[in-house]
Amino acid sequence: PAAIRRADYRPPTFTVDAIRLEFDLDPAETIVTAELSLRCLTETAFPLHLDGEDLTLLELSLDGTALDPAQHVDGAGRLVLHELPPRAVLRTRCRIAPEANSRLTGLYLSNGIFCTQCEAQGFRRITFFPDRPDVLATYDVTVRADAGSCPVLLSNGNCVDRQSLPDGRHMARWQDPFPKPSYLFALVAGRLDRLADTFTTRSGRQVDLHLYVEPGQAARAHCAMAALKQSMAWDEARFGLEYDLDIFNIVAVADFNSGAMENKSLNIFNAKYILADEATATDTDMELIEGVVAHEYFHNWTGNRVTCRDWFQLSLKEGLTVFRDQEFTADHRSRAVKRIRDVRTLRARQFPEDAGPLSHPVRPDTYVEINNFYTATVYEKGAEVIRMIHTILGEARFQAGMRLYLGRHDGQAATCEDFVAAMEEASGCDLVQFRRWYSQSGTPRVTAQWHVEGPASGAGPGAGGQALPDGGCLVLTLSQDTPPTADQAEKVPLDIPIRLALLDGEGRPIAAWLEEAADAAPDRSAPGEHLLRLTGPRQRFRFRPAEAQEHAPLPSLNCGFSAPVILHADYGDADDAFLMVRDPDAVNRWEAGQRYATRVLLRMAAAEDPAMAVDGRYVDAFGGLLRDEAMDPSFAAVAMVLPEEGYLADQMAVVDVDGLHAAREAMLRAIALAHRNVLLGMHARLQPARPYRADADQAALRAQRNAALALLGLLTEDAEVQRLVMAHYRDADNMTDRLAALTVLAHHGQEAARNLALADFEERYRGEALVLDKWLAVQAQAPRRDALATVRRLLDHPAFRLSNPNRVYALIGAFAMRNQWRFHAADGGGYAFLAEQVKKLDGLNRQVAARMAGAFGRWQRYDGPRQNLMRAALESIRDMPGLSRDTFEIVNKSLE
Ligand code: B3K
Ligand code: ZN
Repeated sequence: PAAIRRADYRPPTFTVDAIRLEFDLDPAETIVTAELSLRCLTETAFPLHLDGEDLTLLELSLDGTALDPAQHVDGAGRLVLHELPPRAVLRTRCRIAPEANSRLTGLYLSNGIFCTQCEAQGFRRITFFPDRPDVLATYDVTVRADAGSCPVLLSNGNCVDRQSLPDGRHMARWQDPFPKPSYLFALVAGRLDRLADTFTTRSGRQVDLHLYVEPGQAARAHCAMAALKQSMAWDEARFGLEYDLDIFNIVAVADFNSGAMENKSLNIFNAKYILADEATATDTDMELIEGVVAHEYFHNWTGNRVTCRDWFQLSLKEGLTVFRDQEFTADHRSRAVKRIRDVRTLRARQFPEDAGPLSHPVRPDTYVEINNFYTATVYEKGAEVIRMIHTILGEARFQAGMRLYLGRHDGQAATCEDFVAAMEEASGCDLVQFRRWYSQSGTPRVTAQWHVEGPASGAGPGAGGQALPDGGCLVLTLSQDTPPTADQAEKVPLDIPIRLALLDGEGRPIAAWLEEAADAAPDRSAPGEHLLRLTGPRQRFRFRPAEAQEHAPLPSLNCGFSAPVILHADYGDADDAFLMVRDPDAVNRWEAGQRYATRVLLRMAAAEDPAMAVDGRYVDAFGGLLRDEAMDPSFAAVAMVLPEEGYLADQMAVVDVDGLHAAREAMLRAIALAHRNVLLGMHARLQPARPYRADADQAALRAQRNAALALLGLLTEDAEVQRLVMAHYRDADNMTDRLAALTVLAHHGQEAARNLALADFEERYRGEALVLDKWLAVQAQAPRRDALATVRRLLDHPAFRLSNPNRVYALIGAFAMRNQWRFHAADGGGYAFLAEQVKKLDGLNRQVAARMAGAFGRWQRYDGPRQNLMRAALESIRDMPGLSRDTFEIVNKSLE
């Protein structure tokens, strides 16, 4: 399959001003009639092509003249028009088969509900159309269906007509006044229950909010509804953005490839991101639901009102909208903990992408299958790029930039360049070099060194603890380099905003002047904080403290993770032990603990017997964290988690699968043994008041208490502890606590207790597909030698279904991506398993297959025997006859 290049972009030669669609819905044979008002934009070169895929063209006419369908469809399935007047009306009648559509893109059936997913290129599976985001049309949609099986009929915009028809059918007509690209089209028809509410915008528009779910599920939609209202209010307050129609619909369906879709006024969601109550969803699920509901709602401005010119600009809407949803969560919950979670995700998913065979810039230059580019780089690194602009400009100037961008491009299809230009113009800040973040792939490495210089300008040794006399200064040297990536050999220096503070011996920020200011600090710096812009390969910064210092100041670098870089700094174990309790920047306090743990665990992994090499000083430092009762519980909960095995693996030249696993387990056990009583005390003390409330305060207490439980759970032979874990499971009055205990038991419990808990959970939630996904995932991630055998057995469990993406991610995805130790077992069983599943999935749902195949991406970082096994697995997929373009692109790039 041929690659598509950004450099080859050409504006459309004709557009569609308006489209009228009529659907006669039927699972096996749906008839789609389309009337396109076409308009030529330039001297058009004929023939013209309209995209189409898996469509049977029944009738075709141009300005009322019938044409022969057989003469107008080419070998690739596109509609070919040999000539066209400057304006013309094209009418087509096509047949499609929703029930046979297992790819879940285009029009398909989910549990008997008709629904659509058109981004990126699903609309061409519904009707012939120039299926590209820079063709914006108004939509007028008539839906006809059986009234009994499809009482609810929805599409974008406003409902302007509804009538009964003969033969037990009925119709509804929807008109969307806002011109939109085809990827934002949506249709839903089926039997659905509705939760209704309203929101009054700040200018007084009353908006009907309707949330549709499968019958009987409406009681589980309240959390999502509350999140929607909160999002609408927040976007007005923080971004000055109001909703623009009188109705906003959300539909939750069971079968959905991604999280959700921002179709204009008719968002369609994976049910997993809507349905939640305390009995079936964890606190984390609820936070995620809030974030996804917010994200899709925010797209109404950043994505829908201003859309993307072409798919290379995907991050224009995704990076920006992720940034907006991150800020939404940060404004409503703990900002530091939200940031820490996002940093963790970035490191777990995006850094490896940058360092692997699928590396690409935030604005890619080429793709084979666009659906493979809904990546952590486009989304999460894209959001980091927006965040850096925000850091450089400050909130006020950033918002001025947003107003200029949205005002200037409202109703248009724009580019990343348009966005940066608006930010630059509105703020007066120079972002010329900064733009390289969009075009350069790879994670920059920033190296930091510092030393004290006396007043006589003689360079002192850099050792900590040394005094800094009056008139002396601290000299900080920062250098950057970005290693070559699979897609780009040459790298250039980036414009990297580094926030930092200098800390005294108590951890307090020191007032200091930056002598050779690289740039003025922005208005929102905290006192004692500096914002540096590292633009060259190597720069020196001299800080002169306002007063003499007894100790050489210790820099706290990249505060709040201001730039998405890998930081190499001169910190030793003692510095990190200090910073992990004293750094006033919570993100860096967490960072110091992680850095310290990483160093210690890598040393242990390299030892003959990791269990004998536990670093007692780290165990003590961890105890300091545990005994700090003043600590914010939501922060304590994240600080109590050691770096994941996957992250540790990324720090090694050749991954030592077994050594890392042994080291991490040994450290967890050592911590639990040494601090058993503190952990038991924490578990007893942090019980939230009953009744259960889902709010952030209670959630934080549960999170910390469950982090204590997870550590205690390592003490498998401690009868008192094991009784406590069992009681925690049994007495739980919510899913957060129950799942926490189940995880402990399933991962570390003794056989009898483990089996009891797993059986109880299975029985208790029989028929609750989303809850049983947790049960599948817990077993798939178990650090147990029999994990693969269990996963294979669960493929035949009634709760599993290969055709449902959530089930696949829960069982196969969790095993391949979140159980490093077992997936990378030396015998290659995990690899053979994944290859088998990818091959089965590819014929069913190629987007999901391609995503699963990504788990092989970093095969070259493992030892020789494992490399051979993974390469063989990849080759067996690549050589499968009829392999989809989606999976081929991933596998082929991995092998290159
Ligand atoms: N825009 C959709 C993602 C569509 C995925 C297409 N393969 C959801 C989102 O980012 O909001
Ligand atoms: Zn999005």
